[in-house]
Amino acid sequence: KKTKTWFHQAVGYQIYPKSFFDTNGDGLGDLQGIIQKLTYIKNLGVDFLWINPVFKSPQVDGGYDIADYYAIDEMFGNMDDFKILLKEAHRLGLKVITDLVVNHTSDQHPWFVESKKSKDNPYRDYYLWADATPNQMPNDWISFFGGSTWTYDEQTEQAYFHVFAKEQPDLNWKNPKLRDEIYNMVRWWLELGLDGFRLDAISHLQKEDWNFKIKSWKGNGPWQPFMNVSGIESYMHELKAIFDKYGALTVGEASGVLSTEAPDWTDENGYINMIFELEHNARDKKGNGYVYGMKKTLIKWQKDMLERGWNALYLENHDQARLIDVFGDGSLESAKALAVAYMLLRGTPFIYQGQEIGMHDFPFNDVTQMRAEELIRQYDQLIENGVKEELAIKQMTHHSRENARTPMQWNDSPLAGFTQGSPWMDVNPDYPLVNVEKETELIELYRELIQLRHQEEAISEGSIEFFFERHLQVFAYQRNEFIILANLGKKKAHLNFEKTAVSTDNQFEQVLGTRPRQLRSKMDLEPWEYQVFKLN
Ligand code: TEU
Ligand code: CA
Repeated sequence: KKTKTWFHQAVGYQIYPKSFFDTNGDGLGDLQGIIQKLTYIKNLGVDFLWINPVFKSPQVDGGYDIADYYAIDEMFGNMDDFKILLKEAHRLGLKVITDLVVNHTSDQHPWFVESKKSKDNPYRDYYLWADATPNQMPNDWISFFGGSTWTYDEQTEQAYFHVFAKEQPDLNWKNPKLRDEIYNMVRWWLELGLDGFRLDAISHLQKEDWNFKIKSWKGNGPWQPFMNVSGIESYMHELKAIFDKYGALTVGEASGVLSTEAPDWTDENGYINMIFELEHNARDKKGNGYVYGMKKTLIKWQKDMLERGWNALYLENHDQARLIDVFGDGSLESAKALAVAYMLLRGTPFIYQGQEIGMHDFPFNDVTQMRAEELIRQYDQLIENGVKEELAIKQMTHHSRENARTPMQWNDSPLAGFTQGSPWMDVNPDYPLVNVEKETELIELYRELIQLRHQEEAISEGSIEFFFERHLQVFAYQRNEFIILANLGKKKAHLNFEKTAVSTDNQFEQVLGTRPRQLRSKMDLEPWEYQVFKLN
């Protein structure tokens, strides 16, 4: 039975395929590797997989630079492998979504190769070109990866536009022919049996006019000309019509869509099922620490999405450092408390590969260990500017997205059982202790949290209210008959429920917790203690 809102009960597992499991010894994870680990994933209890891009790509940006939307990159296998993966996953009752990367393509995509040839090439308008000189770009906008959003092309004496790397030219969504090509491709994958998409960088499809003046260079200011710009609505409506027809599961990565706008994007009439906010990753500027900034942002999104709309919940993904080191203190206890804190919020939680075993940031100390092109480029820039190597490495890797991309740690055999060959990226040296076979405690906790969502309507559909909102480290909330408490810090916390609506005289029973407890009007939480209570 499949209701329209089945995903309210669901949990997703995100796979970064290059680092998941290698079956042919080339040091790169592959589709066969995912197939072989499907029962592991199924046993976690999750409902669907989100697989990062496996399409043909020169891999300038981890596969987010696609050269052929209809082909699997050789490094991962081939289309038959993909079909087997779909079939096997479906047999186990797991749905599969992949990234839909349609803000840009690779510069190796045949459309761009054509587009570059001449101003009157039929594909010219598939991309965004404007008059420029080598020293004068059409405007002063800057890209997410640093530098101008424009790259000059000598042959046609124009520049093309890109919000990410110069190898990722942005598509021209104003062109109906381009849109048709994209829509055909979307249909093709859904016809194949894919269950839906994570819509990459979807809020950037529409751009302001080139003469738009950037008002602030702080925060999100520089991105205003291409963040959720009006005009995007009609593209989203067209996409939605296709998604609806196939009942596709859709998750938008839509930075710049505000929490107050997100309900319109994700309610029953919205374009997509749910949205990833990116704000909680921006560090709290008042110096109250990562945890407080994260907590504040999540609470805001929870409140603004309470009446309408749906959140996609996550603390880790392939673009973020590991939660155990960013929000936690490196201890398993901290990873557990963080898991409880976010997994029971209102929304669909995602678990990123390795998160369930408490994988850590990597101790980078040499530039040869780095892989992310945009970071290596910034590193080179730092060195050129005279920054010392050690400092430059630290600046580029500390809590950077590189940390999420080291190989999955399966067991304590050499190279963590990830590969028989030489891994494309170093395995974290802590693998003898941190691996799937050893870290059963955290895995078990995730299983229990997933089960709670599956079994308890209060968790999947219930309302949410927060306690102690200003507390710097206690994340506490009520989901109907459930009360969830998590102390996200190293200090003991004193809670006083007397001024809240919770009557602790009622009989609450403990559902989960770091130690046996009862809910009391005044109670202490030990460092990283969590408790889940249910009204009897
Ligand atoms: O990330 C995109 C992304 O993070 C931006 O859309 C975001 O708006 C910006 O960084 C502001 O904070 C996705 C993928 O997750 C990432 O891995 C890719 O590198 C990127 O798109 C380009 O495709
Ligand atoms: Ca391989």
